[in-house]
Amino acid sequence: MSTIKGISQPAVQHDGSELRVAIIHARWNKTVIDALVAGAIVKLKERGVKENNIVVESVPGSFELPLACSKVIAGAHIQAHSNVNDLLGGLNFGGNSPRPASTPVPPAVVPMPNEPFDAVIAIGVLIKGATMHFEYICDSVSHALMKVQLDTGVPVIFGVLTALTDDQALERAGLGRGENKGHNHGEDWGLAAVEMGCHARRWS
Ligand code: DLZ
Repeated sequence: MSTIKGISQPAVQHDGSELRVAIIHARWNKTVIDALVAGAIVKLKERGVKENNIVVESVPGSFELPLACSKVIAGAHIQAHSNVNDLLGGLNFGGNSPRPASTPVPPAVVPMPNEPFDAVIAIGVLIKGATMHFEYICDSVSHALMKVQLDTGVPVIFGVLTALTDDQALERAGLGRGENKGHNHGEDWGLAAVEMGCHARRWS
């Protein structure tokens, strides 16, 4: 059955070639996280964001995302990170675009230039369990991420899946177990980061 849901394309195609974008992801529910991060990177690159202007950092869980986003926007380094191509090679890519070629080189530590970020993508996968934990984390993380972008003026893309079941999460990363693989929302978040990064440059 068709649906009316979903985002429409902007009137102009935004050019990401001058942008710097950080992806901060949680490590809970790794299979889904990997696909979402890969989807975001593919779309950032498709819109022209240069590899060395994409910084990927991780934190333990979604609850840690707001503070990490805020610190990264302020110029902090979280940890040594990998070259984006090495990272894509190791990721389980569940996207709707073809899987990019991987580079058979061990991850290198790339010095992070201290240039400001034009946008940050916060990626987490929360899956409901037996307790109220899910509700508390979903609520606090979504409010806190909104606060980070309003306080800093740097767009924070809300890449947090709040799924009631494993299947809901898998389908939103293009990894559905049924006939319908779903759609990789990481791709939308990559595009949103470029669009909002371009807007933020004009607004500043
Ligand atoms: C503890 C926890 C639980 C139960 N579930 C998730 C989850 O589904 N997704 C996620 O990203 N993180 C989860 N966490 C970890 C919390 O986000 C956080 O890392 C810990 O409570 C430590 O602050």
